Amino acid sequence: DDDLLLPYADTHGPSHSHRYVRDCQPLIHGNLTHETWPANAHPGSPVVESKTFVSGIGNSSVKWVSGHITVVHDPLRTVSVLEPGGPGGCKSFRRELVESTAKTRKCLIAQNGGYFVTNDGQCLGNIVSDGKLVQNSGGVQNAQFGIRKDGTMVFGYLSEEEVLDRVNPFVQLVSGVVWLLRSGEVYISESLQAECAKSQETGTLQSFVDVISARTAVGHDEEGKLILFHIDGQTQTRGMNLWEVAEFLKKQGVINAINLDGGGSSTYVLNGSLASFPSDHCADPMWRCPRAVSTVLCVHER
Ligand code: M6P
Repeated sequence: DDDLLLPYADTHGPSHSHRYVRDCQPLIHGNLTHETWPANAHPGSPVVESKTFVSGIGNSSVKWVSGHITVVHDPLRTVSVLEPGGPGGCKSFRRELVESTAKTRKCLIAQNGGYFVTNDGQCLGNIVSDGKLVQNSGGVQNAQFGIRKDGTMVFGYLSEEEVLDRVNPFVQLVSGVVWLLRSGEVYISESLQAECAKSQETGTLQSFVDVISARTAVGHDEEGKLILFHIDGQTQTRGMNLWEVAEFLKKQGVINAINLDGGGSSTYVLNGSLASFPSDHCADPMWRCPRAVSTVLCVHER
């Protein structure tokens, strides 16, 4: 296992396939690196707060990026990971517009969530939706976000054993790619060493991190509020790379965060209607169309 310690093994041609096999190898047992935080629960506070931004990013040549920050005040009771189109969607490799999936759970706010295989719709990673284990990745290593039964939020890496824990089980769980912030610090270099590259289709993990695109992410702040992040963009043309996303979230007081699906999948739905500018073209390329995606992060009433 000495190759585990080789820095940036994926930037050197011949070692890439070696690294790739290792990182996508399942980790079944034991405690893997993750961070936990108690979810905020203020019964009197509003369920959710949606904030829109148009921000200048970068120093020498400023670019303008637009998106949303969603602050969730009681994540245990108001956040659900949803399968595409509702329960059973992953089993049938379904893909659905976020707007449609959001209707099945009356989401106040919804955005796309986990990764999927774009040519057949297979949901990727670990998925627990409203207390039901939908699928277990078998220990493949990618950044996870989950909420346990007692309200503990979990960000980071999990073995299969931890995903299946029955003492304090996950009630929501979704897999991303790249742990952006760990305990308030950027954790991207470490993610590049640790994660399975196969869970995203942009290219090498390094190029996936470095390219500007539309992005989504999920994290938490000091008070245990859940923070959803969305920006518009277009791969290689507009948006943010993951270094910029991590810095942006850090400035917003986010402590732990993982990156979720982006690019043409990046979608924000507010009160049932599309509130983002998707990058995919419609049949008539004059217009842009939201992509039918896999899982959704939904914020609903208590
Ligand atoms: C698909 C189509 C294209 C899109 C491309 C890249 O091939 O939907 O329209 O440009 O995916 O999408 P992404 O930015 O999500 O990688």
